[in-house]
Amino acid sequence: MLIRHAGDLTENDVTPHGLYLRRREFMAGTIALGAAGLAACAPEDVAAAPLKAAKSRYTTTEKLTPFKDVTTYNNFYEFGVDKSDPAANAGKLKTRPWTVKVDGACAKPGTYNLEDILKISPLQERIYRLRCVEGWSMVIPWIGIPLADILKRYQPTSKAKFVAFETLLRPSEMPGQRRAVLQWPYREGLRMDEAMHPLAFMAVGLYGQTLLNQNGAPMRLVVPWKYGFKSIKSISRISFTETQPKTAWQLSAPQEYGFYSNVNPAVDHPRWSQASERRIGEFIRRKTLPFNGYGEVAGLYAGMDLRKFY
Ligand SMILES: Nc1nc2c(c(=O)[nH]1)N[C@H]1C(S)=C(S)[C@@H](COP(=O)(O)O)O[C@H]1N2
Ligand SMILES: [Mo]
Repeated sequence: MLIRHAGDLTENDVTPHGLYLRRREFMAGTIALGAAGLAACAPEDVAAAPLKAAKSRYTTTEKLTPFKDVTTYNNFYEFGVDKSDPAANAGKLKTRPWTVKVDGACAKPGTYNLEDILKISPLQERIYRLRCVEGWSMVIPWIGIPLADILKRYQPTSKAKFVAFETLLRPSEMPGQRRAVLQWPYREGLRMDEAMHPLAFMAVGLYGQTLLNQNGAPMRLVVPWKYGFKSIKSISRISFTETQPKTAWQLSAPQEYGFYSNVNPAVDHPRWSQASERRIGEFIRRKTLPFNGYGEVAGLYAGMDLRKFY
């Protein structure tokens, strides 16, 4: 198993030296983007703030994908369909103030401020593999909170069998939403037991700083054993449901994208193989592992035909 069990949490800061270098790189990047992309943005809309987090035991020791690739090679269709579009266009999104509507089968529905959600439990750093359904992968040092800690706070009832997530709908700041590439808002969902699994994570940062908009600021899901599209960005609504929620990619192409979307090298996408992947920054493809190497989740799917429930 590629998960390292490093023992108890420590209060180490996350790579402060690297952070300094990366911030310089980031500043250079914003200058290169030019006035057109940034003139309309207040600095707080684009600047990342440093974050402290304890290292979690749920961490891979693999080589990190460089910050530059993590923040410039993105899928975030609300800002365009090309990999470079999110970094170029997402600076306009205002992520403060930010609220999340919580509704459905729970005892504590309401509209919650981001700041209050962040107080639910201490920030952790987790280095996870991310495998996109397109056949590429990265290793990203996320900072965030276990999803279970957040969901428990709203006291889901016994009727809550699934949890649904929605991305913000704001076409004035998300130019991709002016075109019907997907049915907006972007939606995702998990079965309740998947959502409560200790590996399911709500990220608010990466590489020791708050998320840049292109990575799903201010808060996005990270479900490392599933294809990347399950890891919905810029979440503005969480709903506890009795029935399986519709997801954006399932609505768009149900024969290609299922609800579960567990990484599975044995089940090909109808148009390409899922047996291997290209780690961004490497040239030789590597084998894709079942559940993206997170075999400890297999029990969630005991007795299920993963060809049928793709
Ligand atoms: N709202 C929203 N969330 C999204 C997407 C999107 O287009 N819109 N793309 C998904 C896909 S396909 C991937 S691979 C990951 C990419 O996350 P990253 O850009 O932070 O690496 O985000 C996912 N979350
Ligand atoms: Mo993806």
